[in-house]
Amino acid sequence: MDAIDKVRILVVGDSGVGKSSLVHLICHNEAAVNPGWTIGCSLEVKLHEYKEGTPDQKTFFLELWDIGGSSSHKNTRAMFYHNANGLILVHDLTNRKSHGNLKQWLNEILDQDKEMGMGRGPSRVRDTLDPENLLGSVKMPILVIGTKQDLAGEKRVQRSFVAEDLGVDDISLNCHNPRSLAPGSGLAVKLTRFFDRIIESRYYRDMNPNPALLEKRRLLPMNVMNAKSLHGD
Ligand SMILES: Nc1nc2c(ncn2[C@@H]2O[C@H](COP(=O)(O)OP(=O)(O)O)[C@@H](O)[C@H]2O)c(=O)[nH]1
Ligand SMILES: [Mg+2]
Repeated sequence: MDAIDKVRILVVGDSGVGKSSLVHLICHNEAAVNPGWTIGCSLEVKLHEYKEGTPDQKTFFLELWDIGGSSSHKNTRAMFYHNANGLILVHDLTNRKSHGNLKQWLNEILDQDKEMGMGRGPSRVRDTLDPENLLGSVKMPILVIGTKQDLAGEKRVQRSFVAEDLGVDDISLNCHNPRSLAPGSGLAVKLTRFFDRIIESRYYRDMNPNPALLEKRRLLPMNVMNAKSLHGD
Protein backbone atom coordinates (compact mmCIF):
# COMPACT_ATOMS: atom_id res chain seq x y z
CA MET A 1 0.00 0.00 0.00
CA ASP A 2 1.27 3.48 -0.81
CA ALA A 3 2.12 5.75 2.12
CA ILE A 4 -0.71 8.14 2.89
CA ASP A 5 0.15 11.80 2.38
CA LYS A 6 -0.56 14.13 5.27
CA VAL A 7 -1.15 17.77 6.08
CA ARG A 8 -0.40 19.58 9.33
CA ILE A 9 -3.12 21.84 10.73
CA LEU A 10 -2.51 24.13 13.69
CA VAL A 11 -5.29 24.77 16.19
CA VAL A 12 -4.63 27.93 18.19
CA GLY A 13 -6.52 30.23 20.54
CA ASP A 14 -6.58 31.26 24.19
CA SER A 15 -6.57 28.70 26.99
CA GLY A 16 -10.02 27.37 27.80
CA VAL A 17 -11.71 28.33 24.52
CA GLY A 18 -12.31 24.66 23.66
CA LYS A 19 -9.46 23.66 21.34
CA SER A 20 -8.99 20.19 22.84
CA SER A 21 -12.76 19.62 22.86
CA LEU A 22 -13.01 20.72 19.24
CA VAL A 23 -10.13 18.54 18.05
CA HIS A 24 -11.62 15.57 19.86
CA LEU A 25 -15.00 16.17 18.24
CA ILE A 26 -13.46 16.48 14.76
CA CYS A 27 -11.31 13.35 15.12
CA HIS A 28 -13.67 11.06 17.02
CA ASN A 29 -17.18 12.38 16.25
CA GLU A 30 -17.94 12.43 19.95
CA ALA A 31 -17.74 14.94 22.78
CA ALA A 32 -14.61 14.89 24.95
CA VAL A 33 -15.60 13.73 28.42
CA ASN A 34 -12.85 15.62 30.17
CA PRO A 35 -10.37 17.32 27.87
CA GLY A 36 -7.88 18.06 30.69
CA TRP A 37 -5.23 20.74 30.56
CA THR A 38 -3.11 20.71 27.40
CA ILE A 39 0.57 20.92 28.29
CA GLY A 40 2.72 22.12 25.43
CA CYS A 41 0.99 20.54 22.50
CA SER A 42 -1.06 17.48 21.68
CA LEU A 43 -1.62 15.84 18.34
CA GLU A 44 -4.58 13.92 16.97
CA VAL A 45 -4.97 12.47 13.50
CA LYS A 46 -7.91 11.91 11.26
CA LEU A 47 -8.31 10.24 7.89
CA HIS A 48 -9.91 12.55 5.36
CA GLU A 49 -11.30 11.77 1.93
CA TYR A 50 -10.17 14.55 -0.38
CA LYS A 51 -12.83 15.40 -3.00
CA GLU A 52 -14.99 12.58 -1.78
CA GLY A 53 -17.40 11.20 -4.34
CA THR A 54 -15.42 12.50 -7.34
CA PRO A 55 -12.95 10.71 -9.61
CA ASP A 56 -10.15 12.65 -7.83
CA GLN A 57 -11.01 11.18 -4.43
CA LYS A 58 -7.93 10.34 -2.35
CA THR A 59 -7.29 9.56 1.32
CA PHE A 60 -5.10 11.91 3.37
CA PHE A 61 -4.07 12.09 6.99
CA LEU A 62 -4.96 15.30 8.78
CA GLU A 63 -2.67 16.04 11.69
CA LEU A 64 -4.40 18.41 14.10
CA TRP A 65 -1.86 20.09 16.33
CA ASP A 66 -3.61 21.42 19.41
CA ILE A 67 -1.23 24.06 20.67
CA GLY A 68 -1.38 24.91 24.39
CA GLY A 69 -2.59 28.49 24.80
CA SER A 70 -0.79 29.63 27.93
CA SER A 71 1.66 32.49 27.59
CA SER A 72 4.41 30.56 29.41
CA HIS A 73 4.69 28.23 26.42
CA LYS A 74 5.04 31.01 23.92
CA ASN A 75 8.66 30.40 23.02
CA THR A 76 8.24 26.66 22.54
CA ARG A 77 5.16 27.12 20.38
CA ALA A 78 7.09 28.72 17.55
CA MET A 79 8.59 25.40 16.51
CA PHE A 80 5.12 24.00 15.84
CA TYR A 81 4.34 26.83 13.45
CA HIS A 82 6.99 25.60 11.11
CA ASN A 83 5.71 23.57 8.17
CA ALA A 84 2.04 24.10 8.96
CA ASN A 85 -0.35 23.71 6.02
CA GLY A 86 -3.54 25.08 7.59
CA LEU A 87 -4.70 27.07 10.57
CA ILE A 88 -7.81 26.91 12.76
CA LEU A 89 -8.29 30.00 14.94
CA VAL A 90 -10.52 29.13 17.89
CA HIS A 91 -12.42 31.58 20.07
CA ASP A 92 -15.08 31.19 22.74
CA LEU A 93 -18.34 32.90 21.74
CA THR A 94 -19.00 33.78 25.39
CA ASN A 95 -15.59 35.43 25.74
CA ARG A 96 -15.24 38.44 23.49
CA LYS A 97 -11.60 38.95 24.38
CA SER A 98 -10.71 35.50 23.06
CA HIS A 99 -11.98 36.66 19.67
CA GLY A 100 -9.94 39.88 19.67
CA ASN A 101 -6.90 37.88 20.75
CA LEU A 102 -6.99 35.91 17.50
CA LYS A 103 -5.09 38.83 15.96
CA GLN A 104 -2.30 38.27 18.43
CA TRP A 105 -2.23 34.59 17.58
CA LEU A 106 -1.83 35.55 13.95
CA ASN A 107 0.93 37.99 14.88
CA GLU A 108 2.72 35.28 16.77
CA ILE A 109 2.58 32.98 13.77
CA LEU A 110 3.82 35.76 11.50
CA ASP A 111 6.70 36.35 13.88
CA GLN A 112 7.67 32.70 13.90
CA ASP A 113 10.95 33.11 12.10
CA LYS A 114 12.18 35.76 14.48
CA GLU A 115 11.11 33.72 17.48
CA MET A 116 12.82 30.62 16.18
CA GLY A 117 15.96 32.38 15.02
CA MET A 118 16.73 34.29 18.18
CA GLY A 119 15.10 32.35 20.99
CA ARG A 120 14.64 35.46 23.10
CA GLY A 121 11.82 36.75 25.29
CA PRO A 122 8.29 37.63 24.27
CA SER A 123 8.07 39.35 20.94
CA ARG A 124 6.56 42.74 20.40
CA VAL A 125 2.86 42.46 19.67
CA ARG A 126 1.65 44.71 16.92
CA ASP A 127 -1.58 46.52 17.73
CA THR A 128 -2.85 46.22 14.22
CA LEU A 129 -2.15 43.88 11.38
CA ASP A 130 -1.20 44.98 7.96
CA PRO A 131 -3.58 42.87 5.88
CA GLU A 132 -1.36 42.90 2.80
CA ASN A 133 1.52 41.63 4.86
CA LEU A 134 -0.72 39.18 6.65
CA LEU A 135 -2.31 37.64 3.61
CA GLY A 136 1.02 37.54 1.84
CA SER A 137 2.75 35.85 4.76
CA VAL A 138 0.10 33.43 5.94
CA LYS A 139 -0.34 31.51 2.75
CA MET A 140 -2.13 28.59 4.32
CA PRO A 141 -5.92 28.27 4.43
CA ILE A 142 -7.49 29.60 7.63
CA LEU A 143 -10.81 28.83 9.35
CA VAL A 144 -12.22 30.70 12.35
CA ILE A 145 -14.28 28.60 14.79
CA GLY A 146 -16.41 29.96 17.62
CA THR A 147 -17.14 27.43 20.38
CA LYS A 148 -19.73 27.21 23.19
CA GLN A 149 -22.58 28.18 20.91
CA ASP A 150 -24.91 26.51 23.44
CA LEU A 151 -23.94 29.16 26.01
CA ALA A 152 -23.68 32.12 23.66
CA GLY A 153 -27.29 33.36 23.37
CA GLU A 154 -27.45 36.27 20.92
CA LYS A 155 -23.80 36.01 19.95
CA ARG A 156 -24.41 32.69 18.25
CA VAL A 157 -25.44 34.36 15.00
CA GLN A 158 -22.70 36.96 14.84
CA ARG A 159 -20.12 36.80 12.11
CA SER A 160 -16.49 36.85 13.23
CA PHE A 161 -14.89 40.16 12.22
CA VAL A 162 -11.49 38.47 12.16
CA ALA A 163 -12.82 35.95 9.63
CA GLU A 164 -14.40 38.77 7.65
CA ASP A 165 -11.20 40.81 7.59
CA LEU A 166 -9.21 37.81 6.46
CA GLY A 167 -11.79 36.82 3.86
CA VAL A 168 -12.10 33.33 5.33
CA ASP A 169 -15.00 31.16 6.51
CA ASP A 170 -16.10 30.98 10.11
CA ILE A 171 -18.33 28.53 11.90
CA SER A 172 -19.89 28.38 15.35
CA LEU A 173 -20.64 25.18 17.22
CA ASN A 174 -21.18 23.38 20.47
CA CYS A 175 -18.26 21.01 21.02
CA HIS A 176 -20.29 19.00 23.53
CA ASN A 177 -22.87 18.01 20.94
CA PRO A 178 -21.67 15.09 18.82
CA ARG A 179 -24.28 16.01 16.19
CA SER A 180 -22.64 19.43 15.61
CA LEU A 181 -20.55 17.96 12.80
CA ALA A 182 -22.98 15.29 11.62
CA PRO A 183 -22.09 14.11 8.10
CA GLY A 184 -23.91 16.16 5.48
CA SER A 185 -24.70 19.04 7.85
CA GLY A 186 -23.77 22.57 6.82
CA LEU A 187 -20.91 22.72 9.31
CA ALA A 188 -19.51 19.36 8.26
CA VAL A 189 -19.56 20.47 4.63
CA LYS A 190 -17.71 23.72 5.45
CA LEU A 191 -15.13 21.80 7.42
CA THR A 192 -14.66 19.25 4.64
CA ARG A 193 -14.18 22.05 2.12
CA PHE A 194 -11.61 23.66 4.38
CA PHE A 195 -9.65 20.40 4.68
CA ASP A 196 -9.84 19.95 0.90
CA ARG A 197 -8.45 23.46 0.42
CA ILE A 198 -5.52 22.70 2.71
CA ILE A 199 -4.69 19.54 0.76
CA GLU A 200 -5.09 21.42 -2.49
CA SER A 201 -2.73 24.20 -1.44
CA ARG A 202 -0.17 21.68 -0.14
CA TYR A 203 -0.24 19.14 -2.96
CA TYR A 204 -1.91 20.80 -5.94
CA ARG A 205 -1.04 24.48 -5.40
CA ASP A 206 0.49 25.26 -8.78
CA MET A 207 -2.45 23.78 -10.60
CA ASN A 208 -4.97 25.75 -8.63
CA PRO A 209 -4.10 29.14 -7.06
CA ASN A 210 -6.73 30.31 -4.58
CA PRO A 211 -8.78 32.87 -6.55
CA ALA A 212 -10.64 34.08 -3.45
CA LEU A 213 -7.39 35.03 -1.76
CA LEU A 214 -6.04 36.77 -4.83
CA GLU A 215 -9.27 38.75 -5.14
CA LYS A 216 -9.19 39.62 -1.44
CA ARG A 217 -5.61 40.85 -1.71
CA ARG A 218 -6.63 43.10 -4.55
CA LEU A 219 -9.59 44.60 -2.73
CA LEU A 220 -8.60 44.84 0.92
CA PRO A 221 -8.09 48.41 2.23
CA MET A 222 -5.02 48.90 4.40
CA ASN A 223 -6.91 49.75 7.59
CA VAL A 224 -9.34 46.87 7.44
CA MET A 225 -7.89 45.02 10.42
CA ASN A 226 -8.72 47.93 12.71
CA ALA A 227 -12.35 46.87 12.97
CA LYS A 228 -13.25 47.04 16.63
CA SER A 229 -15.90 44.59 17.55
CA LEU A 230 -18.11 41.70 16.62
CA HIS A 231 -20.81 42.71 14.28
CA GLY A 232 -23.74 40.68 13.17
CA ASP A 233 -24.79 40.38 9.57
N1 LIG B 1 -20.83 24.33 27.08
C1 LIG B 1 -19.73 24.15 26.33
N2 LIG B 1 -18.54 23.92 26.93
C2 LIG B 1 -17.45 23.74 26.16
C3 LIG B 1 -17.52 23.77 24.74
N3 LIG B 1 -16.27 23.57 24.25
C4 LIG B 1 -15.47 23.38 25.31
N4 LIG B 1 -16.16 23.48 26.47
C5 LIG B 1 -15.63 23.35 27.85
O1 LIG B 1 -14.70 24.42 28.05
C6 LIG B 1 -13.63 23.98 28.88
C7 LIG B 1 -12.31 24.20 28.18
O2 LIG B 1 -12.24 23.34 27.04
P1 LIG B 1 -10.86 22.78 26.46
O3 LIG B 1 -11.22 21.94 25.29
O4 LIG B 1 -10.04 22.16 27.53
O5 LIG B 1 -10.17 24.16 26.00
P2 LIG B 1 -8.66 24.43 25.53
O6 LIG B 1 -7.90 24.94 26.71
O7 LIG B 1 -8.77 25.49 24.48
O8 LIG B 1 -8.12 23.13 25.01
C8 LIG B 1 -13.91 22.51 29.19
O9 LIG B 1 -14.55 22.43 30.43
C9 LIG B 1 -14.84 22.08 28.06
O10 LIG B 1 -15.68 20.99 28.44
C10 LIG B 1 -18.81 24.03 24.12
O11 LIG B 1 -18.96 24.11 22.89
N5 LIG B 1 -19.87 24.21 24.97
MG1 LIG C 1 -6.49 22.03 25.60
